[in-house]
Amino acid sequence: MTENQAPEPNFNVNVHGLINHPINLQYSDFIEGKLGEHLDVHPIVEQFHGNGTCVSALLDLVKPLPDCTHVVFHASDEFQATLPLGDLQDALLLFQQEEGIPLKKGFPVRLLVPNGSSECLNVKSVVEIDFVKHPLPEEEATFGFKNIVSAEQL
Ligand SMILES: Nc1nc2c(c(=O)[nH]1)N[C@H]1C(S)=C(S)[C@@H](COP(=O)(O)O)O[C@H]1N2
Ligand SMILES: [Mo]
Repeated sequence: MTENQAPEPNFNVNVHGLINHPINLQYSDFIEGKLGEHLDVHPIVEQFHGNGTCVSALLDLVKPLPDCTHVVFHASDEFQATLPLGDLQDALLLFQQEEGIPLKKGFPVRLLVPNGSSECLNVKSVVEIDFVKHPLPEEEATFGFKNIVSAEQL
């Protein structure tokens, strides 16, 4: 267990926006169960391996405000995905590639959207999660690089 509890340098996911409890998520928050139970993601999304937690547990923790319609997942490379709050019920946050081992690809966490409209929604290296009120409340999930290319070009 001790190796699991070692601090993980540079692990920081800033969760903010239209929520009651903003938080800077650390590796220890995942390890210690603050984000709920750990799931082997492979049986759920077979192209992925490792341990994840349910986004629904994050929602329980931060408590989105009634105004919130969408959640924006920002990656360290300027990639981002915007999903309706209601699309996140089955989504996962992958944080270990195997038991006790943080992600090498996608560090610190990777969003996994089982049965999502696109593979492209599986955002690697999520460093910021922003809860927003979308100008179009019915807008479906979108993704792409900020102001660089449109989603259709990916
Ligand atoms: N941070 C980040 N996440 C990303 C991307 C990206 O460019 N940057 N590309 C997306 C797209 S378009 C696809 S198809 C998948 C590719 O996942 P893979 O690298 O595991 O094959 O990652 C998604 N997540
Ligand atoms: Mo993609």
